[in-house]
Amino acid sequence: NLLADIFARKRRELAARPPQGSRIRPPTRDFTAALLQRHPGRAVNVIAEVKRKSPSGGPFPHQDLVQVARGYEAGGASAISVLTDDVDFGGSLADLEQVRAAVSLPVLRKDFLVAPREVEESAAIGADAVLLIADALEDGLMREMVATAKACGVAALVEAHTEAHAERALAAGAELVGINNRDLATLRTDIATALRVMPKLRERARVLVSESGLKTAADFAAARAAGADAVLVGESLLRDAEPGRALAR
Ligand code: IGP
Repeated sequence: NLLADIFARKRRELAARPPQGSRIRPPTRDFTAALLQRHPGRAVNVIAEVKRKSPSGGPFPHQDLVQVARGYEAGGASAISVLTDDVDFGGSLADLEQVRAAVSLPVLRKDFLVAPREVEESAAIGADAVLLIADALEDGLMREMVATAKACGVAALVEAHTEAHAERALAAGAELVGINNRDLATLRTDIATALRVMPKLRERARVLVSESGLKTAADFAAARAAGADAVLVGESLLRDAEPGRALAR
């Protein structure tokens, strides 16, 4: 009985496989589509960020990240960014899981990932997207991590602070490119950085994001005019008594 034989073999194979429990994950929410969807009446899509503290901004008044993330969703965010770094941002993987469970938006894992296996782990705990930092990743490794993200079904937002690093990100296969207005080496922020670099990438990147230091409606509109599909905003929202409301304004 061929069918019975096949099933018997499949059961033996399954029993011999290491437990896959940690790999079970919720279906991925489409981060890319969320950033490309246009909302009439909104200047530009917002990836709204939750973090308890930051090296440049100190501790923020809101420490309940789940509550802030719910406010962001109600306020019209397109996606949520969760800092999972502990030392500098006071975050954890548990924060990402809790935030994702509390909202229906796609969730970006914001951290300093150094190996493809961390991309796999991010996917396994439910991240819909991961941030990769081109300035800190050598070409071959960046390419591998971008490919791993694709294989895992998560989006890779590859950020760069300079045009040269953004070119490296594209060459490594990145489709979503973020321009970080903040130089992570010095923490100096100049929102003109993305305005200058994005137009040079617009034809070749599927999604462009202006990251860091954006505060006003005028900042958002200028990012859009320079080609941004989305802006990544944390601090200016987190300083408000009601971050979700600040987003809706
Ligand atoms: C958000 P801001 O200035 O609005 O809080 O910035 C986000 O862009 C910033 O947190 C960020 C970041 C990073 C943090 C961008 N790239 C890489 C840590 C690591």
